[in-house]
Amino acid sequence: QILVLATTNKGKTRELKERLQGYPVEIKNLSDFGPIPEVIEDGETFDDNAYKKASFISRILGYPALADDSGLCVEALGGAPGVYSARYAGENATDQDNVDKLLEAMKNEENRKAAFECVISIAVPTGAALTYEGRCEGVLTREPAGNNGFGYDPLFFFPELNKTFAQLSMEEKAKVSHRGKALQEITQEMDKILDWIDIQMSR
Ligand code: ITT
Repeated sequence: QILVLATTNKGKTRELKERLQGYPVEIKNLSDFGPIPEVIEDGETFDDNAYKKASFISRILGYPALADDSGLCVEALGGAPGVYSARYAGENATDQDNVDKLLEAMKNEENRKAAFECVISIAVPTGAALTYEGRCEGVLTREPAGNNGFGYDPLFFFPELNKTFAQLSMEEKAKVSHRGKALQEITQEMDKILDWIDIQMSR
């Protein structure tokens, strides 16, 4: 059985691959398939977008696909950047651009509560799908700290470990992160999920 990771984000790919290895399923990247039309991510929720990505890629390629839609929700900004986290500073924004923009937006803000959210959708070509979610609460720092991870990790301070996500190893982050929690559910249910995929793919 093949499972395609429907993401172009390198940081996500590393974290997803690490946790999904060792199961009787062959993990493929989008780059294994040559040019693929871009997925339109115009949903209003992480749920919508995760399903759009997974179902679109699965339908195009004819294999089951797993997509992650995630982002950082900042309380003082009314939940922004949320589903716009990847393009907060513009359509082709780098992680650094987004970090800079968030620091600027939060410059005079005392309430620094933030939460990472992640929805993972596993879809088959018919459009049937399974959904998994994870959430993780933290506090925004006033300057970046740490070199690991990706995206907003250098600004996301996790009080329980007294470090930013960028100061954690990939294993440490996986135990507590939004993505790690969603993946924990997935790995716990992996047998069931692979059976479900088998049944769906033979319809
Ligand atoms: P794909 O859609 O191809 O998967 P993307 O980067 O566009 O890649 P999203 O639309 O889900 O994915 O945006 C997620 C953004 O949220 C991501 O670019 C980061 O800026 C941020 N983000 C998500 N998870 C994160 C994490 O674990 N650590 C830091 N930032 C994260």
